[in-house]
Amino acid sequence: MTSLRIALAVACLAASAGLIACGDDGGSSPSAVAVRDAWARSTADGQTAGAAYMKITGGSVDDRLLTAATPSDVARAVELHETVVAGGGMGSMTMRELDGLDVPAEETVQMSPGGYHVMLVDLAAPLVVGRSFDLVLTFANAGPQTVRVSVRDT
Ligand SMILES: [Cu+2]
Repeated sequence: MTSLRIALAVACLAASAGLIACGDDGGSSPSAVAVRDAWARSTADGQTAGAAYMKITGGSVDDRLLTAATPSDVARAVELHETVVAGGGMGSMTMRELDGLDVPAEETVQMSPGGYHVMLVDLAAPLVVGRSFDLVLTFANAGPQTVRVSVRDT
């Protein structure tokens, strides 16, 4: 009985050690970036564009988000945008397209309403609360990363 318990304990220890080693291999790649809290604002009928937001944390090296795409054709085009206030604070909000977004090592870049966002141009269908879709973010170093975007109200 005692020897069986020891054998089981050793087996468990070996299994958990193996799991930890696997986890480390997957998570500590030098160019890894982490994308969290990806969401898109719900849209009304007839609204042709939507926006998605998320937090992107850099890995151990500087990286740059180059493009975003929706593999399931949620929108005709996907662009990286920044909302800027035109006219020195009193003006209207406008958006400009970015040719990329720097993600410095170990730093978190926040995409949020009023700032950086992923613009979904010519939506195939309204974004309804509770729905979700894949977004492929392509980074200069980390390569393509697929994130799940859930549709929410503000
Ligand atoms: Cu925009």
